[in-house]
Amino acid sequence: MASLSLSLGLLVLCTLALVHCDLDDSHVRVWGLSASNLKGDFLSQPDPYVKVWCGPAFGGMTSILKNQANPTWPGEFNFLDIIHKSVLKLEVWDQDAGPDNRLGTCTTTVYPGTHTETCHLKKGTVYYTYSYKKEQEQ
Ligand SMILES: [Ca+2]
Repeated sequence: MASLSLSLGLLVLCTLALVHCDLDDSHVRVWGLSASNLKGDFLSQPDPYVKVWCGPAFGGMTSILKNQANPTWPGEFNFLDIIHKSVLKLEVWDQDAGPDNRLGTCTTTVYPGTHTETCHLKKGTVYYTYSYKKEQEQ
């Protein structure tokens, strides 16, 4: 009886995993965000963070890294149900005592596969990687 319920348990787990994979069939993942030579105001190093969109969907923002001109942000952003030729947008911001200061914006139209992008801001360069797995035609 123990082995039967174990088998049933595994079957349920596998079924759940398959359903999960189907839902994730068309998605964009963004990770490996970093930057070099960012400049904030005159007085101090920038305190940079990034906000990420794919098409109309806001994916969230990175952590704010204090006093870093050459930040590497941990974490990743995931978008499901991607429309063909969606634009991936990254806004780079410097947290300030007053209103935060936008250092620049990176945009790219997503294409299937995995791509490492370089984006030149007015001051500094941003690097990131995205993968776009397109939904299978039925
Ligand atoms: Ca600042």
